[in-house]
Amino acid sequence: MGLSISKKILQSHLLDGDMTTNAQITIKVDQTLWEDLTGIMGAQILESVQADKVSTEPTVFYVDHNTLATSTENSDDHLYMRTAAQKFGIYYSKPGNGICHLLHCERFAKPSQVMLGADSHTPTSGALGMIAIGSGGLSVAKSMLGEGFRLNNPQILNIKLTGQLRPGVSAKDVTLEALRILSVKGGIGCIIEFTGDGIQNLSIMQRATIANMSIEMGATTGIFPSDQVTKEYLKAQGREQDWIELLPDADAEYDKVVEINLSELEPLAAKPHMPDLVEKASALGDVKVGSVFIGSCTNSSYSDIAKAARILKGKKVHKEIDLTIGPGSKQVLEQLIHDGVLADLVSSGARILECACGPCIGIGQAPPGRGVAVRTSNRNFKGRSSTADAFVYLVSPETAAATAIMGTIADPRDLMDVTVLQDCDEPAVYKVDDSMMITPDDVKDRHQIQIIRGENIVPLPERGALKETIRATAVIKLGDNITTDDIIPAGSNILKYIANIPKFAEFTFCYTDPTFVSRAKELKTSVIIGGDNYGQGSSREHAALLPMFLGVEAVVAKSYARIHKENLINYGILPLVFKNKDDYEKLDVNDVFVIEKVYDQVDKGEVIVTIPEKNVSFTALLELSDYDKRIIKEGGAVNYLRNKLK
Ligand code: MIC
Ligand code: SF4
Repeated sequence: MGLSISKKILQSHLLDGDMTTNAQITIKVDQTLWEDLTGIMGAQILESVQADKVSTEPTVFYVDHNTLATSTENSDDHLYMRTAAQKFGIYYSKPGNGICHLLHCERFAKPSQVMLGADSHTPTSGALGMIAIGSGGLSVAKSMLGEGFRLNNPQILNIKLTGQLRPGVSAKDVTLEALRILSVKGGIGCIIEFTGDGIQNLSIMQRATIANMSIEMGATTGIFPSDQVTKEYLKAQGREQDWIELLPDADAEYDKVVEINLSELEPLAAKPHMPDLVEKASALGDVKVGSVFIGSCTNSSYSDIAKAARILKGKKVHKEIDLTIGPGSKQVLEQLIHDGVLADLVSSGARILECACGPCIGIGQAPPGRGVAVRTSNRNFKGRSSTADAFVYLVSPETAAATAIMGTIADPRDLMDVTVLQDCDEPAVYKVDDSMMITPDDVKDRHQIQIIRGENIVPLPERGALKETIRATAVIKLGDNITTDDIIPAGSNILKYIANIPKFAEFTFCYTDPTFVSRAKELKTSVIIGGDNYGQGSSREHAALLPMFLGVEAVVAKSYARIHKENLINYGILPLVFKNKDDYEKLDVNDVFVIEKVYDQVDKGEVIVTIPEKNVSFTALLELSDYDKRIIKEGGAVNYLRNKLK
């Protein structure tokens, strides 16, 4: 039986486990990536376990999320990250250099390697034929310190792309079509491997758009082969030596196959408030839009913005629309300036933002109350734009540009002769300039570096080992598909406290249930009741850390998103799963849960939960490997790492 490229890479990185079973495997991690929302924690962990240096090469800290500094919090964070990076031998990408995932494709992604990133869109680098997995910070910290990454042996889901995209139809429409077919749960437990004749006409940046949103399908990651297109891209970035060919065997077997004919696709849009609520853009035409944003790690490449600019050229942005554009990196921005594209954008009435995440994560451009926004980003969860009741649609750059002109969601093909867009390709040679990156080689004697800790950097909260008896009250009962954005929302006013846990914790579930924090504090020990796919979306480990800080000892849910489950384990919170999903109905807020002989039950993997006051009991599963059980018993991964390094 032939091998897929996913299996080839996993095999060559296998440290432990058997690839033929469904059990957990451990793989070697070559590279690690952090951004500022997670990297502060990464640095705090390195300090807290008294590490000397990192073991992955490269390890990169990118400052791309909290780049605004309207008060001192974010600048304190940047200084802390920079000095920690210099001390521990980490690359540091300055604010303004660009969005981590785009920069990683430009400078570091390598075919056939494995990367673990503390950001859920790490799969973007899968465009270059590497296994790039997003994970919680503590898992990334373990790998950064030389441990392999443990994951359940993934299934390989093959998306076979045939045909060729027609002008005006974009890579974003491919990924939206995949979401329409698979839903936000369809990729759970899978690596999505893209193959088929259709990929030969997709540039690396188009592949990056598609791989980027594999996380929205719930997948572990997405990956493309490394072929001649990859070689040309690496050559254009001055990194030809990083190329090796990596193709699936002709008789490669896959666990599932989905086929998408690119020639049949049309411009699509995901409707509020889930990325899988996909419809044809032309069918939504009467939606009046207030703002448009073109950018984010999904759609901020040179060709993305050049195509939008081509549509806007010689026209004006609708008078009632606010159009903002965030180029993905300094390299992209410089090329747009060089080619005169920026002038076309500015002349049309577009506002240019810095090269950062920006509106994608609610940092700037919050829509007005009940406002309608059209964005090229990847998530349209309620409240993510920083406006609790805004309506966000996700589209391609071409559709976004057409919408900015028309004022309502528009199909670009109705506006102009879109064949001209074919000329807006990626540059043949990129302008490489690492002057906004501090490399380990730039530091003369890293041991002399003093880490600078401003007021906003508060030490991580500690917790003890697992208790022998848990007695905790249900503090909230939630439905299906709860996102980490629901648990701890985004937005600049909230995220600036990312390094200050007591302050940040005040915002836990603030839109879903504003009484959550005060009740959790009063109860002291509590439990969360969840539905299916609990904790989907961002890797935001604070969605586990803050509940831990507020006394949550267990979550009992119908099922979990992979990264969040990992985060719960890493913070010592029991991720219980209903053995019988109907038991969910029996549970209410304020029920007092009792779990006895916790250590024995953790070992068994099955836990009896009783609610004495109601005379109810139910069985919950604890689907953990022996390694995870050890972490849970020690009270989480920080304790585990500290004990190990001792
Ligand atoms: C996001 O897109 O939600 C983020 C902000 O990049 C997160 C990271 C975080 O929440 O810390 C992600 O995708 O993992
Ligand atoms: Fe940044 Fe948005 Fe990408 Fe997250 S999804 S890394 S916030 S651009």
